[in-house]
Amino acid sequence: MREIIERFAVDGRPVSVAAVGNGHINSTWDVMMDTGRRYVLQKINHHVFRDVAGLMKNIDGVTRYLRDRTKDPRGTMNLVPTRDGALYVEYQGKYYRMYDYVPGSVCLMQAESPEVFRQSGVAFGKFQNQLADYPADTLTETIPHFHDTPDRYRQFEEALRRDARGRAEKVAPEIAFVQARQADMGVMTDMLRRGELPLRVTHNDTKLSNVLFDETTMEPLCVIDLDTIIPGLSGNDFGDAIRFGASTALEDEPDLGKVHLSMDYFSAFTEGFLSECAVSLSEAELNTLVWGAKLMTLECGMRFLTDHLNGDTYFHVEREGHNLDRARTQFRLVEEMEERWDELNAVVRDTAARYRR
Ligand code: GN1
Ligand code: MG
Repeated sequence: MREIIERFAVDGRPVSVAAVGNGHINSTWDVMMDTGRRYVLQKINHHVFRDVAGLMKNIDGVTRYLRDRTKDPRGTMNLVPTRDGALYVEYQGKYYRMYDYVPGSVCLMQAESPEVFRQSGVAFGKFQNQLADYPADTLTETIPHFHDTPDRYRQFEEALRRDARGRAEKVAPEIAFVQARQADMGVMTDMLRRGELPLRVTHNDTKLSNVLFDETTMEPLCVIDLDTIIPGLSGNDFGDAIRFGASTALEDEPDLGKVHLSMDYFSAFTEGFLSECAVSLSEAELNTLVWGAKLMTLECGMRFLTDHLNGDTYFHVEREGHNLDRARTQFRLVEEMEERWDELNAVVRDTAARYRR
């Protein structure tokens, strides 16, 4: 690791390296230096991100752009270049990047109160506004068809046909759950195709754990995980945040009795997000926020189930059936969203109305 670290333009020599983070794709380490400086080292999963150069160019462009638009030194991530000025290190066929550690920050897996979750809504709403004029044509599509839900469905059906590990038989109810919703998959992508929804520069992975908070004030500092900043739908950014943060349990909670959609958390996030961007969203976008929540949750559950069927080749897993547990929590949330559909839409409508007067 020392060799990799010292290829970057770091200040000092490393004294400790500790694995951190809860990402399902990349690996992350907290690196302490003898000078007191601290860095975040990441190994990029190049099976998922096949164009590492394009990915890093996106992140470099976006972080520089945000740096010019925020006064707070902790307001965006900063890449540490290599000693020869490159954006990443290639070492024994693996790819690494380095960020400055954001001092005094914490990453949350669950919000301890609706207020904290509301604040994450402010952070993602602001983030979307800050990138509103970012030159979208300079972005590499790091994962093609990333939130193309019908395409995700196609991949699910393919995994089911292959049934590589013979697991399909044991997950018949989950398979049926997805198949029963095939007609829903294309709601947002069809609207996009018909020109009813605008493409924006979006984050596409807006889980709560992708916001850093100040460890004492619990105010949001910056948005992290810039791997999937590509043109997308604002409803998906809203929706993915709800999927993760408005649940009463963790994404991989095995006890489904604990998994519910919290109306308080839903309302709090809606409040925070719309306080920042109600005025910039179109009427059609506002009308699809709840669809975004349902489809991001359904899509994510379907992706976990697909990976379970494929034998856990995409998401990191720590136990047998981990992806299946994750899929089940998502489907439980989808069910509750369907049950509370009108109520959820009323919250969005009323909140938006307050900010659009
Ligand atoms: C993955 O790697 P991570 O934890 O940031 C995934 C997201 C999923 C998320 C579910 C590139 O994100 O799309 O929503 O897991 N990222 C990729 O927690 O597939
Ligand atoms: Mg991510």
